[in-house]
Amino acid sequence: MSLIWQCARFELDLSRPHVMGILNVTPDSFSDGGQHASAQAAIAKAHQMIKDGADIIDIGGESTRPNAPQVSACVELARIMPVLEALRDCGKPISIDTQKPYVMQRVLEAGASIINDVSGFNSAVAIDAVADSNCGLCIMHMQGTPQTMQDAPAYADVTREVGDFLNQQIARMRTAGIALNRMCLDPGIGFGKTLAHNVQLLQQLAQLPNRPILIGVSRKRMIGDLTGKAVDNRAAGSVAAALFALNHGAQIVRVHDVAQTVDAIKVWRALAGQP
Ligand code: 7PM
Repeated sequence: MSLIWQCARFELDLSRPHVMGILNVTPDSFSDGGQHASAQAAIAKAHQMIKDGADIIDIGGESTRPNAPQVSACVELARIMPVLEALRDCGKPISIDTQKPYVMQRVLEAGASIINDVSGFNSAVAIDAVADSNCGLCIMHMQGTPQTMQDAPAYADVTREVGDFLNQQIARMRTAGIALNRMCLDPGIGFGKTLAHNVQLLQQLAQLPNRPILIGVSRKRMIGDLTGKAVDNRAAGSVAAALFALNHGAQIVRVHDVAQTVDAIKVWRALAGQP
C-alpha cells in the first residue's frame, strides 16, 4: 500500500501515525456569545490543537448525533466558512465533516483539503462534487442513518459487510476518475454498530481493503460502555482505543484530546523502537 495520502496540496506520509483533531462548530459546542464569538473560540481551539501536535483539523458544522435535528446546507456553511477561512493557511490540512454535496463544493473552493463524509460518498452527486478536485477523501461506513442507526444494528459478519461496502465505494469512485491515493477508509465506529460490532471491527482492521484507515472512537458510547464513565471523562479510555487501533492497522485517529493522544503515541513509538 502507498503510504502517501494525497490531500490537495498536502501529501501526508502515513508511515507515521497521524492525529486528526475534532473541531465542532455546532452551536451546542461553543456556547452563547453569538455566531462571531463562537467562530473565534473555534479558531483558537484549532490553533491550540495544532500546538498540541494535531496533523489535521476536522471541522464539523452538522451534528451527527442520533436524533439530532438536520440542518440546511446554508446553516452548515455559515458555521463552517468563517472558521475555514481563518484556518486554511495554518499549515495543516483542513478536513470538513459533511454529507452534503453542495457544502463539499463550496468548502473545496474555499481551500479545504479533505472531505470527510460519514455517509461514505454514497450518491452520484456526492462523488461528482469531489471528483474534479485533488482533495483527500475519507470514506466512512454507516448502517442506516444518524436518526435510526442505533435502533437495531445487525450484521451476519460486520467486518466483511463493512469491507464490501468500502470496496464498492472505492470502485464507484475509481469509475468517476478519482485517484486511489486520495482515498482513506473508516469503518465508522458507533455508526449503526453495537459494542460487539465495534470491538470486532477494531480487532480486524487488517481485514479491511488495503487503503489507509482512519478511526474515530474518541469519547464515543463504546468508551462509556467499557469504562462506565460519562462523556466528559472518557479521555483515558479513548487514548487506549486510539493506540490499539494504530497498532492494529489504522494510520489516522480522529480525537478530541489531541495533547494526550500525541503523548501516548510518542511513548508507545519510543518503546516500540520506532523513530
Ligand atoms: C454526536 C454523535 C456527535 C456522534 C458527534 C458524533 C466520525 C466522524 C463523527 C468517525 C469519521 C463523533 C461523532 N464520527 N468522521 N464524524 N469517523 N471519519 O463522535 O468515527 O465525533 S461525528
